[in-house]
Amino acid sequence: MGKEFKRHLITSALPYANGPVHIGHLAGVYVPADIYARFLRLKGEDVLFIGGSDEHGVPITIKAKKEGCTPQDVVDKYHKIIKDSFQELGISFDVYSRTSSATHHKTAAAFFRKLYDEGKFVEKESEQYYDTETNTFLADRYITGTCPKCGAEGAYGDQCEKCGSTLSPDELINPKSVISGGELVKKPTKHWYLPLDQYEEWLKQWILEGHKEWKTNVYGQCKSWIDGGLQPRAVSRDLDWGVPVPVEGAEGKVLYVWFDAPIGYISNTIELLPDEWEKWWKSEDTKMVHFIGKDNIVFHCIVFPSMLKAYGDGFILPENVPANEFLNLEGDKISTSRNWAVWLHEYLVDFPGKQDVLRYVLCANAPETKDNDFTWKDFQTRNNSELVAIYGNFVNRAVVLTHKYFEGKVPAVRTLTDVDKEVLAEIPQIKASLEHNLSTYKFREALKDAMNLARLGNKYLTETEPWKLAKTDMERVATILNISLQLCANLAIAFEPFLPFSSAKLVKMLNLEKISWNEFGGAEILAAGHQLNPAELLFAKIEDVEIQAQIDKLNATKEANQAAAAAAAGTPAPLPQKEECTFDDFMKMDIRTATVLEAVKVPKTDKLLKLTIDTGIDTRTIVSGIAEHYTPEEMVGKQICILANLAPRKIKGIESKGMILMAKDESGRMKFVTPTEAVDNGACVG
Ligand code: B3M
Ligand code: ZN
Repeated sequence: MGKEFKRHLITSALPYANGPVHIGHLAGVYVPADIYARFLRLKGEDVLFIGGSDEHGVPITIKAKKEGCTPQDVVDKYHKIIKDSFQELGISFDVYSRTSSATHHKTAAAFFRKLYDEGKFVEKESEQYYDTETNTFLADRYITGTCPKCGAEGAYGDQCEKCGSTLSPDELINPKSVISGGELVKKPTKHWYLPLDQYEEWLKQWILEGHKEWKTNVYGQCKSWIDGGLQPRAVSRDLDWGVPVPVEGAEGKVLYVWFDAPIGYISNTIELLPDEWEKWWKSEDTKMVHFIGKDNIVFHCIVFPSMLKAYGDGFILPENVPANEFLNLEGDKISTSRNWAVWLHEYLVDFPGKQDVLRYVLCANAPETKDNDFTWKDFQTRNNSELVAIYGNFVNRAVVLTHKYFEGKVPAVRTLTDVDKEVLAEIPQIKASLEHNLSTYKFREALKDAMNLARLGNKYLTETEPWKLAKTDMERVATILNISLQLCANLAIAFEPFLPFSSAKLVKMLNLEKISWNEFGGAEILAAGHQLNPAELLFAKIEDVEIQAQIDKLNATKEANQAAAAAAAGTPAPLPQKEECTFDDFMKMDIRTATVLEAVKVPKTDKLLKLTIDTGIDTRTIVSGIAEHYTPEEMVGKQICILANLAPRKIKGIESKGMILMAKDESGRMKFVTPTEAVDNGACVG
């Protein structure tokens, strides 16, 4: 406490470039980190805000396999989407790079090599699962089997998604390869381990004694890790995607993604400031703060600090790691695989120009101390009843009235009444609270402070009613509007870290050159006689239809997920009913019973059978796409139903007259529609 720092190094978790960024990432990490960075810059501090994509690791190779492309293709695609969408949301990184960059590969490899040369790793050979079909060792995620804890099928070698238990591949019952589905054998392989057990005492001192001020959720997690006893952790993997292990004879091995990713913070600093990066990383008067989600705590509080400690050479450690909990969406866990998310790049398209609304809602609801929920209704309410009705409304009234009564020039203060003095006295108090909350990572509280400033302004105007006084007491009106405009200027500063786009609009409206935190709290930011620009609305109401469209989109996702789950469980969800048809439409269809006389495969096709059918009225040919469901032998002699009057079509050069009626479920399985008892061929159905 009380330590003075000369500069602030702010890092935010490097998102995996295997998908776009969603509101959970934003609320947990990027919005708070950006607020903090903007706040410090506004105070005139020396700030470096580091971001970048995490482009290694197994999830990316899995995604590449699924999409039939290379891992590099995957990360190129998502790095761009992520980077562009962050920028559009106003996340003010000083650098946003990527771990597939040459600088990062070089930095991470050198980091590993120094620890290796100094004997800081433990080298160990162990038996690991090996897929004999693909000739590769399998990462934990690539091994699946029955969960030993809850018995669920399909648990992964690192975690059971059903019961949430952390697992190791050895614990899985009947382990199989995710890639080939085949049995696995064990083979010896060599890896390097960071002996965290050797850092336990030091970590105890540094965190449990030295950082009692860390957030309870963070401190608690660290304590339980340390109290549970730390184990050596492998820092290499048998994989062909990542930073190659820079040791002779380590072909086919890369650095474990959690070893190289945090070094990405260093690499990205080097990329931005090749000559000055050490000032940021190796000087005691730099304050380093990591913004992350709760699932990253162990890596940022225990593993990375131990790596830095092992490296030595003056590397600093984080001063704080204000990790957040998780944000849910409409009561359900956000899930990339189930597409249960609000994706930033889609939001930016659906709500153009409304970056600040999302920033506001995500900060107001940030899961700072516990998991929280995002709902579209709440999004709408916060916009309409807070941003529009409180902040926007106050600013609009103050600026419009000034244009109306004083030609848009800031009027001079005359005599101050008690009400005026109370309002003016409250501004520095709000500033103090806001500043304290921002400095201690309580961003929700800080945002409330900023909104209280707008509330104060609204209350002041409502109480003093300058529009009524305009007929009788213009001197009083001048004072009230001067104070209101000073409040507006204070609001532009107070909200800048949270709502930078609106602040920029307000700064323009007030015709200010720039704003700074130092001026915040004062009542003379705008000089008397200063000319304002025309009033502009800061926020617009969001209508029900816009919200409904988003809810509909989520409902469609839910339905698709339910259908997929039902299909996987063998109980397909019914398809929605087709549009209505008339009785006459139906009567036009000539549906009859018929018997298959002959069936042969259509050459050079997988799906088609050529059937000779006795329809009771003739013998004809129908070509049908059922070869994947029935063999020709199974077909002969079957009584079926056909649509007899379907216009003839040529299929693979064969004229097909009619269609066989089949029942087809969601997963595409087909069954005949057959009379329950034999009837004469040609009997009409209907
Ligand atoms: N990519 C995990 C995550 O996105 C990981 C963070 C790396 S920070 C060095 O949750
Ligand atoms: Zn389980």
